[in-house]
Amino acid sequence: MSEVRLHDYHPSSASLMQEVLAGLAATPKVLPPKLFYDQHGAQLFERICEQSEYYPTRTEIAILERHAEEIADLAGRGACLLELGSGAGVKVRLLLEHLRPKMYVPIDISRAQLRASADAMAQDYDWLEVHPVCADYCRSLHLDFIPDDERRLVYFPGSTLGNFEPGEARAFLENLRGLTGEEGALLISIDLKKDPKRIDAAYNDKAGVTAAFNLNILGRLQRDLGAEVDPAGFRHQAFYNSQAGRVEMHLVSRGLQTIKVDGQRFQLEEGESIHTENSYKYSIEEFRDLARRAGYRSLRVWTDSDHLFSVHLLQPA
Ligand code: AVJ
Repeated sequence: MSEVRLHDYHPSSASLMQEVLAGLAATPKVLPPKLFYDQHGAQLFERICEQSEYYPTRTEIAILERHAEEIADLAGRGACLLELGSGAGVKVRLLLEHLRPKMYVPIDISRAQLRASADAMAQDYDWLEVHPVCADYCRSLHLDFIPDDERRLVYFPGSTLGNFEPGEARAFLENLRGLTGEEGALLISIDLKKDPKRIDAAYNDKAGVTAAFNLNILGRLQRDLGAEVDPAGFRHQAFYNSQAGRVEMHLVSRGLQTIKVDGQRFQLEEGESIHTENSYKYSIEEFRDLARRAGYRSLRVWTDSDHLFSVHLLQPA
């Protein structure tokens, strides 16, 4: 069997450094969530998905299992399937036999995980052409190996769009129309608004996996950017901000301390936080409206019986 070739556009440590320095210099301090996903962080995220409190993954999987046939009927078979933030590639497997794509293009920033999952995919589906692309999909993507005349179906799983501010989310969706083309479609998963207690629990699992995932961002600063920082000097904080309709994750400083990176020093007061992630939740109507303003029409939405999570099929209008 031929080896799967990885197209590698992983952001350079110089560009990650730029973002880190800008984020720590900002008020309040902030770090971009893409920093979560080094090899260790990607493993931690897989473990988050197994926690009983973290309902999104399990619920999305149940929706896909239940509706895969109908999704394929409406999304169309034989397209080039692109997946943004493919991770371990568990969910897309539920769709492959139904969608029978011409080619599968998983795109992810986590290189080791992408390589492993793309290899496994090529092994398990001998009829499938797999072209993994390691990249930050917020930057422009180099996808010239996809023939221009092939129809494209873009799958954006996991409610990862929720990491964007609503204005950015709209702009990002607008840009994705360049990827789907006029004839293509976008299958996108969005976590729904619900009882805040349920959401809070999902980001504060008892086993402490989400806390470890959040704190790993500091490990990354140490390992990949040579930062001097004491992860034990911070605690994980996550809560649903119902005013803003989002979960916020923070790393809160336990005392006065200094982070040193690239010859620069950033001081934190006791109780001061570094904001590491937003995870916006939408109602079905709110998300449909966002999609409409980004230039799509909604073909269909699937949800679970408890209305925890939604999967939308959109088409450029
Ligand atoms: C991968 C962005 C969808 O926002 O729920 C899980 C990441 N952060 N627990 C989310 C995450 C904390 C996750 N997304």
